[in-house]
Amino acid sequence: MTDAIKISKTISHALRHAPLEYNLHLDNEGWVSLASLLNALNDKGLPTTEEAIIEMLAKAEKKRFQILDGKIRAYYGHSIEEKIVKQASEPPEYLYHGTIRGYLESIKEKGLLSMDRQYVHLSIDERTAKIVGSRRAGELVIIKVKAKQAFNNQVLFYKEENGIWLSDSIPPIYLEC
Ligand code: HQG
Repeated sequence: MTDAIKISKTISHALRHAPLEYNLHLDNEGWVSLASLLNALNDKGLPTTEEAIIEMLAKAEKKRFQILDGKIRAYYGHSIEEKIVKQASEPPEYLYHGTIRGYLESIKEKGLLSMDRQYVHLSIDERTAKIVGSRRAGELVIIKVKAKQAFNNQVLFYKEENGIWLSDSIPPIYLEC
């Protein structure tokens, strides 16, 4: 694993799942100061600089983190207990979710749930959903989500960078599997 990948994975772990392990305190939108994150990485034997992190983010295929005014946060993927506050917005007609056949029966019965994370993860197109679903071993399945219809019936959606949408749980009636 390259140092950049190690650093990216450690930042994901710190900002999505276990900030306290790094002595970090996220605000309600998930932000911490870059200085505190650099200290935490240094303490974990991964010394780096603000410039190196900015360069890493610029080169990364996937926009996982946002940097603004000396602060950094993860866009999505949080599993910490305290819910990250997001601004809801109106989704397009359809969004897509990549998963595997083994989960389908449960999804058809219970709907799309956020499982270990705070929000359900959706993609703007089938191509991106395929990449997400292909991380898992098993037959890939793409679920078409009637997002606008769900939104009109009080399901909240949240727009992130790079074609990623998050949502609250989506009942089965809005899913085309
Ligand atoms: C499934 C990575 C049974 C759901 C990716 C998924 C993405 C159900 C799994 C991002 C279910 C949760 C998120 C139900 C949902 N019954 N299974 N009712 N409802 N599921 O990892 O969407 O590289 O939390 O289909 O690329 O796979 O880390 O979500 O398979 O962008 O930046 O439960 O994580 O990004 O899995 O992936 P996850 P996800 P990073």
